[in-house]
Amino acid sequence: MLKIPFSEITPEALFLTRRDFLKSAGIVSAGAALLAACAMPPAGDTVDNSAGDPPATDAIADEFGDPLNTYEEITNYNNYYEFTTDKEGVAPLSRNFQTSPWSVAVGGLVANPRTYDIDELKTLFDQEERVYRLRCVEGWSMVIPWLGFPLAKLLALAEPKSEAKFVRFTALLDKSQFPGQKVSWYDWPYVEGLRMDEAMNDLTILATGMYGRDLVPPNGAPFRLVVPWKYGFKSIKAIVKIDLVTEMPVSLWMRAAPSEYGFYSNVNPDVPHPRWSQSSERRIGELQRRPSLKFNGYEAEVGQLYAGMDLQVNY
Ligand SMILES: Nc1nc2c(c(=O)[nH]1)N[C@H]1C(S)=C(S)[C@@H](COP(=O)(O)O)O[C@H]1N2
Ligand SMILES: [Mo]
Repeated sequence: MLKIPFSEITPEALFLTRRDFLKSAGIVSAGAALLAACAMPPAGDTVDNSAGDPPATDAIADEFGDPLNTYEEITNYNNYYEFTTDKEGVAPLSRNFQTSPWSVAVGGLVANPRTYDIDELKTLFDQEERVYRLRCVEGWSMVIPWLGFPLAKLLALAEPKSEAKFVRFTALLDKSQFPGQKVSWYDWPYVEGLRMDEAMNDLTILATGMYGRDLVPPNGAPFRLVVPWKYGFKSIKAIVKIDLVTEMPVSLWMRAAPSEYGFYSNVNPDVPHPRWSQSSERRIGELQRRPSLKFNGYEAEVGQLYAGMDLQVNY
């Protein structure tokens, strides 16, 4: 799966951690490691539990051995344009965001359209921990331990009709809570979409938590999508509506800048964005840039979804 020798992208100490982890877990393939990453036993002093409200996860690293970003980093450096375009301004501005009550309407081309309360959704499906890399198109990345459930499980309850080819996600529209929505540069609400097979892939989750706790507003509370092999903007926050549709959805970013943002937006170091090379990235907390990986390192899991497609054209 990896084209780059592991030793080139992480320090030696982490290389050892990864080998030990693979050995102790008896894991043979990276794909298995990915799904098992959350089952990894705590290894010594990992997270800082000295401050109040401690993170509640035993995970320490992704399947490559790269350490989790800290809870502090993940909750204080955010893209969330409904609040502000200032990444460090999201946390303070979102402090009073109302996440309850919250409901999500699942509809469109389905046999069982229904509106779910967020608390019900959390009890309907097991909350699984998934440690994923999040790669922003701006060229930074983090390793984040999400809690959530596969989107496929919710879609199965809805029973998509055969005409359904795509899933369209819509985020909350509420000028009274989102100062950024008073500005008309963007066509609110935030909308994103996935092809049906992308939506059904086991890596695609709906997240309700992070670091073993409920999501906080900067990360999209109470309910957001996480699609780890695509640029971060596909992972839409604060979802209120999920529709099964026939036509390819037009996202907020496609509307805003069609030449810059395509529907697929798979992480691809070989396809530069007009303003940013995508060949490398900076992991938040590190100084050196590191090479970016095709499909963000998830090629073994999702590469076949794009077999025969020209990824330079379908960006
Ligand atoms: N509703 C909504 N979802 C959004 C965004 C946004 O502005 N609004 N920004 C996206 C971008 S560009 C990124 S990189 C990720 C960041 O997720 P994080 O802040 O949890 O790391 O959220 C994505 N989801
Ligand atoms: Mo992003």
